[in-house]
Amino acid sequence: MPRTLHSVCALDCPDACSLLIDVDENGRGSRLRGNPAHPVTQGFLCGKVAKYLDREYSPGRLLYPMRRSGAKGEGRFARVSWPEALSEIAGRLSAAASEWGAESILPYSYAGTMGFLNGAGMDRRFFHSLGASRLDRTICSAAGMAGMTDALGTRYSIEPEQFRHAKLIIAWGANILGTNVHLWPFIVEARRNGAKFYTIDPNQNRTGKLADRHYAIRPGTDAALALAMMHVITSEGLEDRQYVTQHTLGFDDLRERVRDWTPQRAAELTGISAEDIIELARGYATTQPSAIRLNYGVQRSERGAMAVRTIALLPALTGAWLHLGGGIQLSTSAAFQVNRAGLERPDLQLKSTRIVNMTELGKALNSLDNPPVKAMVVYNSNPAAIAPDQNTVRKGLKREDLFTVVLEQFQTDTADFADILLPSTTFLEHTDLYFAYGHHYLQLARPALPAPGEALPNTEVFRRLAATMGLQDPCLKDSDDDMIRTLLDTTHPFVNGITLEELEQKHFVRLRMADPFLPFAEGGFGTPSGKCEFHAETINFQPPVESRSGDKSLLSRYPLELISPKNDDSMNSTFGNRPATDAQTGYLTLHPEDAAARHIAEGDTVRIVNDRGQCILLAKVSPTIAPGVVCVPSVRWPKLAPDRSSINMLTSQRLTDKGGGPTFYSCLVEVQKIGD
Ligand SMILES: Nc1nc2c(c(=O)[nH]1)N[C@H]1C(S)=C(S)[C@@H](COP(=O)(O)OP(=O)(O)OC[C@H]3O[C@@H](n4cnc5c(=O)[nH]c(N)nc54)[C@H](O)[C@@H]3O)O[C@H]1N2
Ligand SMILES: Nc1nc2c(c(=O)[nH]1)N[C@H]1C(S)=C(S)[C@@H](COP(=O)(O)OP(=O)(O)OC[C@H]3O[C@@H](n4cnc5c(=O)[nH]c(N)nc54)[C@H](O)[C@@H]3O)O[C@H]1N2
Ligand code: SF4
Ligand SMILES: [Mo]
Repeated sequence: MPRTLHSVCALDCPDACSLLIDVDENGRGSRLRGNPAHPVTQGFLCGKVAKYLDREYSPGRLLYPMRRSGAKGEGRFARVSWPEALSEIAGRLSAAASEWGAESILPYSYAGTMGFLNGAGMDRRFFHSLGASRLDRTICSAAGMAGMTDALGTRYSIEPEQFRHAKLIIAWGANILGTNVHLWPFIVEARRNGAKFYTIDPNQNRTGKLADRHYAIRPGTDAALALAMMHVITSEGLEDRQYVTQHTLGFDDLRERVRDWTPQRAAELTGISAEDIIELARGYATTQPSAIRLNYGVQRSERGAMAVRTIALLPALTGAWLHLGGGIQLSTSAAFQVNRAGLERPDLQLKSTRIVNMTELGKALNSLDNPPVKAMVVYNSNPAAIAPDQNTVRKGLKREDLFTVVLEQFQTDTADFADILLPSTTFLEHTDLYFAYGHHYLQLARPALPAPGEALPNTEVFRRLAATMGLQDPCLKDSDDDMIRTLLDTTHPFVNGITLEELEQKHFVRLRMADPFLPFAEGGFGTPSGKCEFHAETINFQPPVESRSGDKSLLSRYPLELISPKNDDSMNSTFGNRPATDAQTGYLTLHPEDAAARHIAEGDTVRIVNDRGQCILLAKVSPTIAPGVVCVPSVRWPKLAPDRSSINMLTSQRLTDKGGGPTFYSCLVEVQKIGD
């Protein structure tokens, strides 16, 4: 009988859509659509997931466990059975542990799925029991999280539904139409009621083109802009006196601190004129409710944490938090106060093991010692495309003495480096519980489709591996439902009382928080004083080393600033094997002035280069990118490119000021026309 089932989009996207899937009489999915009942999904999907069934039923799906039969990285494999694969992995991990110590084993995963169980469930229990190295999962948002916490003492954000009440909305390093499209209807509604919508971004992308004002900022200079806005606000007395007095600490010091941050000074750094900065600051301070949608673009630069922190102080100055629809949103994830410790069981470690920063995978594989990394298990991630400084990463992955296991749905570049390659289910095929980083609904998904071939969920693979290795703790046998009940077992008021049964029945459940949720209307910051603490003495701006105001000698060789933001039709590398998506990520956009100086015309083949590597792309020439900046959408599958490269051949392993995050968008390069 044809049926319509519920699911949840598991991709690494703030929207965490509630899905409906039509399944025909043979159990085959025939159509995916957004759930109209979900207040944020509102019945529509982004373009890339509306056609997800092509990925689900792709002939490229991995179906069986396989063992490497060719050279490392060559991608040749022969089929083996699950018991053979598991016993080989168990044997190799045990051997590494006894010869080098268990810390020679490194898990490597990120957010291929945002499900709690398949993202951070049985895998964590398994590696903690082994005593493996722990992974610091910094690759996306670590600097921003640190910056928000410095500003607010916590990371609560305003919710998407309330943007409809705003009168001024600023998308600050946020490509809403591309990466967060379910916020857009609320912005449309606000604008219909008279709201203004501004974008602050080096790239005037689709979102910027629809803005009332676009501010073309230079990469990595956002803190300078925020400081100059504070200068205008405080010198003109535009702050909300009452909010500042009641709910903040250190205002007088802050006013002093920003006194020399004149709009002129910031204009020289940011490329935005002093007049524009003054107008923006006045407009922001005097229009309420004002909402800032800060996304992660700002914090992928060298001083990303400070930039986020400085921006996140603005709503406290103007009292925007007081108003329904006012404040700032970076991520709503902090509201999902489930019992993560119960899920992940860090207590299973006999001793606290070393922590390896995933952004520095290249370093970890090539130069980590005591012990070196001898075995790596990769799941939910494609480091041979997405990690910075690819040439170093690949050198590490090629090591003959490194035993690599990859759990994947497709034969990615990373999969090509595997010694054992295991087939994984998609989110349509397994159970999971989902949080969101762009709304406040907890969601449950049950399998809607059968797994193809012998594909298994991550939870089951690690359950079986634990059994094969003879690990004893009873929690290693927990079922998926056991783990969900554990996650819900908490006294935190946002989650307490939500049950598996309720989720089963309703599919999505709002966290038990006030509706609407105004996080700081009455103060309640997560600081020792409960106030927003400015700590002006520690606020500063320094340009990234790799920027036009940075290292002069580097700049003389590599005068252009590279950003590699998300492609509208991609999900990092996840859809890189779709031909249409692959084609979109093969372009580099540069400003007409920079193109002319290099005799580059639209459609030319160009080489983008720095000391770390190079990549061949096709040129687009457009004034939508700020002068001196080049933009390449991230990120393609290197193995499908003619020169087998991606833009991450050029990005560096340098870390952000705080949080240990990556600096993908602080990257100096030169671009040359090929043939010159
Ligand atoms: N379509 C699509 N959606 C996605 C993804 C995807 O790959 N494709 N990826 C998902 C993931 S993993 C994440 S983390 C989110 C990220 O979502 P976003 O943070 O929205 O995405 P980014 O493209 O990283 O950055 C947003 C914007 O910041 C701009 N930017 C770059 N440097 C600077 C700067 O120094 N200052 C300012 N003001 N702006 C800057 C970029 O040009 C870009 O337009 O999106 C998720 N959603
Ligand atoms: N140059 C540049 N590089 C970047 C970025 C950038 O903006 N510019 N963005 C960075 C950011 S923000 C992020 S978050 C990272 C993302 O990097 P990754 O986390 O590696 O994300 P994806 O490239 O989407 O790869 C996820 C992989 O997980 C697999 N997968 C999905 N579900 C499952 C599952 O249930 N089980 C298993 N075993 N596998 C599964 C998918 O098939 C896919 O190959 O990339 C970073 N890299
Ligand atoms: S990728 Fe984002 S917008 Fe697209 S369906 Fe998934 S959650 Fe929704
Ligand atoms: Mo991300």
